[in-house]
Amino acid sequence: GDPLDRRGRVVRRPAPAGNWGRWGAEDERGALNLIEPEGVRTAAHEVRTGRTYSLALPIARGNQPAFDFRGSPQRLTLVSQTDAMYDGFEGGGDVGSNEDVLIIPSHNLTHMDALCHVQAKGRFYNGFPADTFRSHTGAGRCGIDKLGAFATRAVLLDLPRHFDTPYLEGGYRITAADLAGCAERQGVEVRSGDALLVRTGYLDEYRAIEASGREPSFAQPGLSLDAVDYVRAREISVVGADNSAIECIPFDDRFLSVHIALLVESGVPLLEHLWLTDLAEGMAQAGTYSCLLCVSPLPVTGATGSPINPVAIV
Ligand code: UVW
Repeated sequence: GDPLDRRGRVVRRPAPAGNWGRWGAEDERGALNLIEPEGVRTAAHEVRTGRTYSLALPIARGNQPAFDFRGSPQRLTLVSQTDAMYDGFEGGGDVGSNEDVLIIPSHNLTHMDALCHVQAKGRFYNGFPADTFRSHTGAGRCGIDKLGAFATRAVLLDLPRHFDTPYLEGGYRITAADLAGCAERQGVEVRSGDALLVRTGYLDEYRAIEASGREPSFAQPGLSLDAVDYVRAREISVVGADNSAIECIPFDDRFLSVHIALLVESGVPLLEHLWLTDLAEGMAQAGTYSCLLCVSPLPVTGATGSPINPVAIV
């Protein structure tokens, strides 16, 4: 447990770096606190063409870019229009209804990581002890329900376009200089409270490999620890990417090092498996790399993450 001070109050151990304590000892929203109402009003002015892009992959059974242990999403039919139960209702003979049950692993396909998703040295974001997470009740602290829905200005950095390649190579470590160079080339300014969307081309490569019948590689391009400095220095509220874990695989330095730096130390939630290719094309045509982004995780009490269908409006 936590050490106590002389008055019996809990003393949280200091974070190695980052945002612990910045929004108060009880805060569970982390860098989403950087999204101010004024910033949301400004973000609404980012809408130029009025075109709307869903950043979600289809939720379907079958081969998906996900770690095997997470399994495949299941859409199970609960009631079908042909079921006999309708015969008992007046007028039920020629009326029927259909209903599903959805079983979706919360870290499969397009999803948002809650701040309780990863712990390091027994601590979640803001120093909450890892034993506040229990198998039966889930997260006592920093569950996805504590993050809530948000809207903010988002900047897309299209790295394959910047490097003139269809996709970055598996294992490529994206650096702060890569992000800064790409933003400069695209002529886009990154501001405090923005969502940062990083396109690596990984999902495009995954689709091409799947279509060819080859086995996708475990290695993925993604953020390195060096790129975390870029995120922190610009006060970014949330990071999203078109890969499985935001960070490069094999991991930089140690297992989940970028998750630890962003989720645990900085309280920056992560959006993963975003489909960014259509948005990138739309933005290139519109001549802008900033937009309004709306994200709403399911408010599942104590959950470690949630499927999302983020909406970008250019
Ligand atoms: C891990 O990378 C462990 O999880 P996620 O893909 O949800 O971030």
